[in-house]
Amino acid sequence: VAIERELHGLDISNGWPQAFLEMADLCHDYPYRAARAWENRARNRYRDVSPYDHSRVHLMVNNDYINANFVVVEEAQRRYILTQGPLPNTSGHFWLMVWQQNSRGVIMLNRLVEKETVKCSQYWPLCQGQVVFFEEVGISVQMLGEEVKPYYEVHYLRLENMMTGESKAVSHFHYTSWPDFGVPESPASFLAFLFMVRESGSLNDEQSTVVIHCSAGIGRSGTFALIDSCLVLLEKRENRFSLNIRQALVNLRKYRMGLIQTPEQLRFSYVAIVEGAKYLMGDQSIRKKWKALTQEDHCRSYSFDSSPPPSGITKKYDDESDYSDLAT
Ligand code: PTR
Ligand code: PTR
Ligand code: PTR
Repeated sequence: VAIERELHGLDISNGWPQAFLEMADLCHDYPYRAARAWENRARNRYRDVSPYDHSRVHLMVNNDYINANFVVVEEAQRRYILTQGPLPNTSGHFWLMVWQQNSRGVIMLNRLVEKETVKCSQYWPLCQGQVVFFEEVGISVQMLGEEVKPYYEVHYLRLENMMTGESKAVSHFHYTSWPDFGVPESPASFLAFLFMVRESGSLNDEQSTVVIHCSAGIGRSGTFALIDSCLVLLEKRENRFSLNIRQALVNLRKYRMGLIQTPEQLRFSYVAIVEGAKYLMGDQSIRKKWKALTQEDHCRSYSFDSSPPPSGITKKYDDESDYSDLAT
């Protein structure tokens, strides 16, 4: 209720740009020397988005650098890895990180091409049965099956350590409808996606850390982490009025720079937290409303238990030319 009031107040006073700036003013910078090292230049997608040294993820190999941070919300018992969209030369590092951190889920919030620019490499296999080999790290990735919805896709993957033959299951949750600029139109499809990911168990598994990325791994990934962690805090706290969303964002920004990039993304976080909280506080019918809003029922789907899905359901991509860097 307090959050809803703050949201309306900022809407009426046009206060979002100011609120965003005030939040940013409360944030500090930390050193990011590894990112600036000569040998790591080519491992960064954007020269102005670097992982702080104190929270960066170390690969357990000779050059341990990857543009990724642990982002921790102790009180919510949440721990995320936020990272940039893999580059052709860092896709192997990305899977090595997923393997070494035991991740069961990868959450992708961008599309490969946005505004006619390549924002991320095609780092996972395109169709069912396909295997991609990342020789330099000794890991192969196979797609066992997929689920295609209007606004998201889930790809069920199997990683294999090519040396030992050991394998691990990883779900790849791809939210495909975050618009090129800004925020989803309504929180319905986003929340349906978030709760689907939550139900998979990838976000609260104690033995593993979920990996979240977009293109830079700060704007949309930061929005996801803020909404998810604030919804956990709302559920946990006795006094719900004590939740300060902007302070929660300042805390997240201690781990990775620039989380949430625009006043609109900040406003969207408030809207999604308010709407998500209604569901968590017991309004179960709201989930049906989201479903209807996002037309989930009009689209093919199947339930995926332990067995791979039936064949013939894989999706074809239109433009093959964007995937030329896919190793086979
Ligand atoms: N695609 C990157 C970019 O142009 O931003 C490539 C790049 C990355 C270029 C880092 C230079 C980089 O490092 P520095 O800022 O040290 O030149
Ligand atoms: N300086 C960036 C730009 O205008 O391109 C800022 C920015 C970029 C902000 C991307 C948000 C972004 O997310 P999206 O790709 O969803 O628009
Ligand atoms: N230098 C880039 C820019 O400002 O456009 C960095 C950047 C790119 C920042 C994308 C944020 C971006 O959005 P997201 O983190 O959601 O991919």
